[in-house]
Amino acid sequence: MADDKPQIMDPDWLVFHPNPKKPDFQLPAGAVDAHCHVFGPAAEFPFAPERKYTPCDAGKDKLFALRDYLGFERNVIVQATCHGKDNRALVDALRHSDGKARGVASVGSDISEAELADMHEAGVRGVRFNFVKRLVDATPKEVFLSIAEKIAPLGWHIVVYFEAQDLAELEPFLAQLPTTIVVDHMGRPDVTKGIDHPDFQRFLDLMAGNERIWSKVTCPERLSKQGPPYSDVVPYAKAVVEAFPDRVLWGTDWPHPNMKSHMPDDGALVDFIPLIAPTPDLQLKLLVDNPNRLYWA
Ligand code: 0GY
Repeated sequence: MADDKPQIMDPDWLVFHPNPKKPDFQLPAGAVDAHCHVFGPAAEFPFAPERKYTPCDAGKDKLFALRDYLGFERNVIVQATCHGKDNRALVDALRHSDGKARGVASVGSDISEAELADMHEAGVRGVRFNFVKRLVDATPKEVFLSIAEKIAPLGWHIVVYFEAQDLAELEPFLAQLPTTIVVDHMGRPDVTKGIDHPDFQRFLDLMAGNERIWSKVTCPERLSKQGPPYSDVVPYAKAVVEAFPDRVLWGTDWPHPNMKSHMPDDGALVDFIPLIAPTPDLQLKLLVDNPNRLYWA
């Protein structure tokens, strides 16, 4: 498909933090940043024609340097929508990670078994189904279901990204998926409503009713209405961690696509972890045991 848009960063794009603080919170040995992305670099891995945004370059070298600086041992790199179903930047990062990164790809129903095997060998362990309308054109549920059938035999899981108001409509679909399901950013609750609001309770009920559903307790900077230090998000993430300690993941979301209000300091994001996982036991599960079980077992 020919690209009719220049590969030039959107004028209102916010670039990732140039010099994050060293976290005060010391990450446990083996900690995994289980939600981050690579963007390009565009000269080597052009963004997809169907993308909804054109970001800054944020390649694997910068990501791996941040991993080491913050004190993480490993990354889970999630295919960003600006690369569409072209997973070359992701796979290249995985292949250059010395086994320290796993990936979540975006594929179509026409993906072949050979292509899946190749991605598996590189370190891909899941696919992402995106329902956020500002990021992607809608994909029919039958297409997602046929992709799910194809990836299930590999032992992969499915990451789903949706907004809180869409959960009710998606529930029957989620129940049909044959694999472990990981929900991005706690299903994006409206944090002005309170954790007792039926919308957030619906999300907790979903997890309570289906042991295959995991949640990333990520993106306080995206969910917060107050801004740093994101205190308004703490009760939500803490509730999920404490209710489902064996089914939660944490990640930076570097390089933070589509942030409009501000760019978070990645070191300060790490300092958010002990607020939502207050004990060493919860921290170990969130940062080490759970991601290693899902991605490196
Ligand atoms: C995130 C969130 C966003 C973007 C993407 O793939 C993406 O483009 O995931 C967003 O804009 O909410 O998880 O990084």
